[in-house]
Amino acid sequence: MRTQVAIIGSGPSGLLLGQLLNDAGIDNVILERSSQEHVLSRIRAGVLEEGMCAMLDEAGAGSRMHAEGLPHDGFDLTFDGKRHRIDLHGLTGGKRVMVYGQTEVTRDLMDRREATGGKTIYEAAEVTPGDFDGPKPFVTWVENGVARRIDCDFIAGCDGFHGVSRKSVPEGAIQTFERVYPFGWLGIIADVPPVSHELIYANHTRGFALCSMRSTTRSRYYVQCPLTDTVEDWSDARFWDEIRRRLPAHVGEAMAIGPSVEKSLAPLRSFVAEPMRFGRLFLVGDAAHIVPPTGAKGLNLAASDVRYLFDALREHYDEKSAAGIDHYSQRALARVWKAERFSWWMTSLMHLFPEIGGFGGAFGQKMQEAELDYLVQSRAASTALAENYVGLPY
Ligand code: RFL
Ligand code: PHB
Repeated sequence: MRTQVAIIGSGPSGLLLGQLLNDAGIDNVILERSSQEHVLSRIRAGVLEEGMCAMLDEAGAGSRMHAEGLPHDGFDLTFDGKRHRIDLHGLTGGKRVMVYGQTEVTRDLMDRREATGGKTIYEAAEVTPGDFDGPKPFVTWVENGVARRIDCDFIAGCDGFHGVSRKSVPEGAIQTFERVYPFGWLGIIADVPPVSHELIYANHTRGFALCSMRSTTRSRYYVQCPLTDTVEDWSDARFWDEIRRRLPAHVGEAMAIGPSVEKSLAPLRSFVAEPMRFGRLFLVGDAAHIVPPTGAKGLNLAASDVRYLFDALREHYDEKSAAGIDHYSQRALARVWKAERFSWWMTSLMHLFPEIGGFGGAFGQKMQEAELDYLVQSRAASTALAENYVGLPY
């Protein structure tokens, strides 16, 4: 088999890249380890920047998002019993974010790929990129017990943090930067109306909480919890009791509760691999970098990587120029590091840190409250927050 671009992974990065390439007439095949149902069952991100929405439109996959997604012009910060709105729209000169689940983004991209005849091989086992440091790369895998191979011009490693692409790079050629946080997020989905029509990020002496949503009838809520906790430790009753205690009293009292339809625990990590290109292999999205979810940046960074890589590949095929390809890693990393900084900062500001010193302990709590107070009083500080939250330009 032969294609122009072999894509490993059918998460949002792989699907978005694949669709843009398809529409530009650049042949590609996606190799995905899991089944289509499994990919669609993963519940993750919920906040899209305008840049990502524009790319979904460009890929012909934005119509349901516009019909069913919820545009948000601001969000609330709560701390020390107080509640303050960050006016994203007013502070950024008219920008907003779109609340639309990653599961729906994935479904829309899969539907579009199917409608336009894109090829995806699901349940591809032992996917392995080969010879990407030379002119003739290839990918091998096992399909229904049969060894397969595809030759290609380029390989896009869109296979997430635990994928094979980054691990295939010789150790000496890659540098990684990492911070693992000493807590996780316990998240639930419940079919109850959201407590507020915008998101609430809560700093509290008992720990962080986030009130998000998937629709006007479906809430997505999170609480910070110790890494040693398991989902079984968190009955619905315990979750509702805890999240309400972490919100200002009037907000907690207004919260509708009901049985959870999903519950999961995610650890928090900052991670970057440099560079993001090795010969004819490119790392894209979570394969190259992870942010803690506090700034809602992970999925959006996957989209900006795809922007740079798609433009580079088009330049290669249309104009026979290697300039974009040569600059991919540098361009993508410049934006990645700014989102890493923002996500780390917002995580540090909003969470209870168990260690003493830095942002930990009673002193740390006071520092957080002072910074939050400054943030909501100062237009300059609120603007910096808003500008990063809606997404820096590509
Ligand atoms: P994905 O989504 O992990 O997809 C990778 C795909 O590759 C497949 N794969 C392989 N295929 C073949 N061979 C192998 N060896 C393979 N290994 C893996 C996998 O099965 C999978 O299908 O990576 P991608 O496409 O780069 O997308 C990244 C996003 O999924 C991620 O950044 C976001 O979900 C992060 N995130 C958020 N991002 C936002 O922008 N806004 C948010 O509000 C937000 N909230 C979140 C989040 C992530 C969370 N969790 C659970 C980590 C909230 C949570 C709780
Ligand atoms: C979500 O809705 O899942 C969500 C929203 C905002 C975040 C993280 C996750 O910062």
